[in-house]
Amino acid sequence: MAMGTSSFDVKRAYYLERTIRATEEKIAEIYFTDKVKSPVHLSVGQEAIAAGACTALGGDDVVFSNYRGHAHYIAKGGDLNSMWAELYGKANGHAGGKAGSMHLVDTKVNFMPASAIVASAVSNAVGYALALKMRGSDARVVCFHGEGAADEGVFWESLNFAALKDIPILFICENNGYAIYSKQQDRMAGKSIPERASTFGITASRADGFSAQAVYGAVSKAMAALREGAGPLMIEVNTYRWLDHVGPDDDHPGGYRPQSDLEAAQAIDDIPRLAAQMDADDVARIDAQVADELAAALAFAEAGDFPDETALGRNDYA
Ligand SMILES: Cc1ncc(C[n+]2csc(CCOP(=O)(O)OP(=O)(O)O)c2C)c(N)n1
Repeated sequence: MAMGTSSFDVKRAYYLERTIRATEEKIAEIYFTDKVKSPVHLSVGQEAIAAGACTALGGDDVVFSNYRGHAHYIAKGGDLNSMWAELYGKANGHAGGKAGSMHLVDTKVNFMPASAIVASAVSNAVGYALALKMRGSDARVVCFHGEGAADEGVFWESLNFAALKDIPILFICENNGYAIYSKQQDRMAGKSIPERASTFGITASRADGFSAQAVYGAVSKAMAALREGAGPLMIEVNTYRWLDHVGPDDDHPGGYRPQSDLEAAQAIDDIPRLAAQMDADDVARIDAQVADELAAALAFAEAGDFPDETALGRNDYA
């Protein structure tokens, strides 16, 4: 039976956000060494959404993500060792070293394969949710996507189909305001994404994406409604990406985004806010645990072998 936890767990959310932050900061730190073999889309600053949302899900619930997916993967319980090995391009990675950062997957925890194609997971998630509905499953599907996904036709086709067929699915729109370097206001005419979604009859709400607790509350409520038979739902969460669209650098000095926006987001960073609600001993214990698990994952990746040439033709679909 897929059930979420009954109340917000500050320590669990802190542990997840710290793990995501530490993982991505380590990626940024070592990126210049070329040990990480794929492009990386970091979500530093956006951790509260994944942590808040995924702690409201049951193990059977299914998550679809995208190329900016480290946070969702970790928060859903994806294996950290095989993710790091995958980033290193090693055979002990979850896709044998052939997928990299943009194509994370861990089906053991119902984290579906991610893709680099904007909005592609939205149609896949709707199809998966329809299949679960037809099988009478208790599990529900959550699809994380950026606001840039709403620039794609397939996004609206998928919402239309989900609404038409009354498919139980939760779309979580992570609105960080930008698609690469283009502001939402410079790209999209008309009403907001939730308002446009609501024209299909989809109940769309908003939550504070800077607070895991707020996201947890909104997602718990949505999941309860989905389990009681509601059709598609959407929650738009506001957030801010601290680093560049792709790669480990800070793009603010380039002038695409104002430094003051970064500073405003950093001032409401959820990690210190969660720590302030905890005993210092718990904070220290969890920080040490995160450091140990990260060190073990890096060692796992270092110890792996690169795939041999025969791997090139394996797992191809013809
Ligand atoms: C179909 C498609 N069009 C364009 C791109 C190039 N592209 C990669 S990421 C991106 C921006 C997407 O922004 P958003 O959905 O808001 O997510 P974010 O990167 O902000 O997390 C674009 C346009 C792509 N990968 N796929």
